[in-house]
Amino acid sequence: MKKIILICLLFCIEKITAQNSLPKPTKAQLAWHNMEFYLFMHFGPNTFTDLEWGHGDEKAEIFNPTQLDCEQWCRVAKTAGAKAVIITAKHHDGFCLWPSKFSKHTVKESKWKEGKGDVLKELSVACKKYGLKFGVYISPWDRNHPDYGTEKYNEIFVNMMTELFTNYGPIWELWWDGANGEGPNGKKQVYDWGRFKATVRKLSPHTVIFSDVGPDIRWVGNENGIAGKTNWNTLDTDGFGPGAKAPSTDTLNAGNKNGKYWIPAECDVSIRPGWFYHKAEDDKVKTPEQLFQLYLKSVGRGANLLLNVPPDGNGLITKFDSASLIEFKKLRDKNLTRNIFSHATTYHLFGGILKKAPAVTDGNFKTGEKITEAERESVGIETKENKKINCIVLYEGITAGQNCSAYKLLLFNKKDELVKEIHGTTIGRKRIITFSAVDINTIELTIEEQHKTTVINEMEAYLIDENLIEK
Ligand code: FUL
Repeated sequence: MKKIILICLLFCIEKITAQNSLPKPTKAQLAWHNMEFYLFMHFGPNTFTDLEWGHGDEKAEIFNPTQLDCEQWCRVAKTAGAKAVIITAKHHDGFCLWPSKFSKHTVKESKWKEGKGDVLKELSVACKKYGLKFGVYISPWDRNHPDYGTEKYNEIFVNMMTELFTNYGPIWELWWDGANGEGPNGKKQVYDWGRFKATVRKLSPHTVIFSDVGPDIRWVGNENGIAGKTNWNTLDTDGFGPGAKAPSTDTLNAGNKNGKYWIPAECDVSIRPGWFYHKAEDDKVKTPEQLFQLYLKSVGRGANLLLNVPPDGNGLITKFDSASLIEFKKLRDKNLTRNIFSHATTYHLFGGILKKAPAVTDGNFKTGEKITEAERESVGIETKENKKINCIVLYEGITAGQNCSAYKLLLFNKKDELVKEIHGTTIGRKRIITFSAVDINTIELTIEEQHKTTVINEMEAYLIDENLIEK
């Protein structure tokens, strides 16, 4: 008897420990999840040389965006419904878009504004004015800096980041490119990631740091803007690092089911084939419908979408890009803002007991319905009449961790006939599910497998244009 009690006790302790050790987002990461969609801007000497990877030997004077207007960039971002802008402060060519004291390849050496210009200053000020968060991409790989490939360069890189945080903050997201090629002396740098991280944490503890493996945000494993259908916000990074030391791209794409750390995925993709502006790509800008598809496959799978929109050599976003972005916003507004089930009645069914579940339709993301027992509990929303829908949006409460690993949706009509059954894996912060339109009045969600209690914040249903259904 005693033995049985002891075994039960050990089992309980193990369960509680497992539950308590579930990774959770930090406050900064939680706020990051709510950003959903923002713009990336690749801008620098490549914009003028028509290259994607500058060699670092280009003359600084070629950088001369005579009509540069960061407020125009911000207006475009705002109109597109983006919430932030991340700029390439320094790409692999080493050119600094700010007058760094630690490089001789900067705006200061350029013709632009007779060397008195500062793109980061203009953009950070414009972002504040337009209520956009400001983020910075900085490539450790530097094909220009004479010290690259020596221990001294790690110090240089730390000094450069210190300039960024001191003069242009607050910086909301910092983007570390993991690329590690040769510098001008033919040597590769051994990056001191530990020191880089400690520097940022000290200067700006609330900044979220992106790299292939975090520490806060991970790369999604491709540059097509597509998160895994299964998308865990957790990742195992012990023994891994950015660049060549990263886990496989498949792992980055889906995360790790029982991953040790909360490191959600960000989907970076360009609106054009290249990251930098090339005139020859003016007719290759992604269409609003293509952008909508990307939105479904990134934000709709619980990741964030970082869409690159490169300014041209004048220093402006072209009409081709802005036109597509504006229409993309209209598509989201038209299709994903009228929740057909917003006034539905709710229910929570457990062991024959029926309760209401108002939290899933109250539009408040701080309230949620708890599902403690997988398979045995369902949460449903029900309208009086049948409605035509082809899209369901679920929001999982992730404050205490990500729990659902398999869910089932049953769609019934007024006659109580089962019209459609949908199965999926993770839900995550947001899950957009599309299918051919059906006439139904009840959407019932069952969690089939979970770590522990899944919280469902909201359940919504839409009728989107048939041609927008996820392909
Ligand atoms: C990559 C870079 O090599 C590309 O040029 C681009 O900046 C992309 C976002 O990251 O690693």
